[in-house]
Amino acid sequence: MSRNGITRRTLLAASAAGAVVATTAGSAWRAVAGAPAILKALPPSQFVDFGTNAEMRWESVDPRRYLTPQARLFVRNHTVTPTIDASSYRLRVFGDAVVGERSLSLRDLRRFRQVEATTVHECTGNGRSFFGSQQGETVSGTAWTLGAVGTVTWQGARLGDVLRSLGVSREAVSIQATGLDPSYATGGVDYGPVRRPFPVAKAYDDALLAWGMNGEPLLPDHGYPLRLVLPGWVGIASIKWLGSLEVSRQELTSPWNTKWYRLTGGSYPADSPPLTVNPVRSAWELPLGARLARRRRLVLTGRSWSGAGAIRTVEVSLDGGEHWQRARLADRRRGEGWTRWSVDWHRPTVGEHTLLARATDVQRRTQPDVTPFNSNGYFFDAVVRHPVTVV
Ligand SMILES: Nc1nc2c(c(=O)[nH]1)N[C@H]1C(S)=C(S)[C@@H](COP(=O)(O)O)O[C@H]1N2
Ligand SMILES: [Mo]
Repeated sequence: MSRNGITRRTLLAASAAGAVVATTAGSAWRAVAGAPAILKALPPSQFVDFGTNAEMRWESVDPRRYLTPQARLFVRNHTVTPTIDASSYRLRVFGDAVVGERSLSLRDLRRFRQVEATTVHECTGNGRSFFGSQQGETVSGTAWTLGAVGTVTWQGARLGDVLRSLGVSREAVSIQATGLDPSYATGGVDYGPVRRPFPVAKAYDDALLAWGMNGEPLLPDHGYPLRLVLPGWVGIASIKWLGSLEVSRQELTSPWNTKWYRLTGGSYPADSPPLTVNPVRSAWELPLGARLARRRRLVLTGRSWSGAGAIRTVEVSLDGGEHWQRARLADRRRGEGWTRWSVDWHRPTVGEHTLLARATDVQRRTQPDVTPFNSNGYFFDAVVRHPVTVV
């Protein structure tokens, strides 16, 4: 039995999709052949199902609704969603920057002041497919369009409050977060459980231990009963089904910050740093290749977001980039969530058109025309050419 009250077994291939069940403390993980890797419903009108991953369809987003409902949020699993018993769940905290080993139940964690934070939650590889379709480049990874993102309000405790109460050493520099999902294996190599270290400064700045999303308990697919949230950072930093935190006086590493989630290949140096803050991106609330019925005036809507804070401006083009105009922004100062926008299209002509949107954030970071190639197709932030046909 592991220190989390559950035994683990390694699933040999991420693609060998099977549900993993841990019913009571001490029971073994069981892989149920043929069971889905994602447990929530994935209606085809709302999701593109990639097996262990699923992306939200932008055309299914309700323009009147700011937050992404949990049922609609994208899912990114390295293996499968585990079922974890909340009553025997423990978060283990250990390492050379804490005295002894601590174990916290959910009740222990809920004694800390509950806080809320609205953040953009996004996969590092969101937009990856456009490296291929827009830049003619071959990259590896899930072929997301732009739906591996959402904006949600998290409920939980500040990680900083928890660390302070445990008397973490001032010499702590690095914290490794490890998930309770099965070990990740690919290409015949078992890399162990999904885990990624982050600087202690981020822990004290705005990191959360979240048990809720939009006022509901986390769904199993999104990390129930507890996940880490590192606001504004790449999705992989927000470890789901959080099993342990190793707090160390030395820099910690894992394959998720050395082998993956760094920019490699192309013109990147061998020592490019682990990815942290997400870039700026924009999406239209339309399917790619949408057919729009002609009207005197079409109102088109979309959203822009950035890992570094609010969006300042959004420029759009309805003619493939010849003319640009400012979009109307519907949300101002919504913390770290995305910004909704709209634009009127007067007397569109019948035929094919290309829509573009380019956002700039409060740090004046904007979207380029081309994103430099990297082998794993991370951080596609170029302006997406969105085809539509007016009929
Ligand atoms: N334990 C664990 N945490 C994880 C992952 C995982 O597979 N296992 N995937 C990461 C990645 S790559 C992303 S983008 C987000 C996705 O979170 P979501 O599925 O709740 O949307 O979780 C991150 N945390
Ligand atoms: Mo991700």
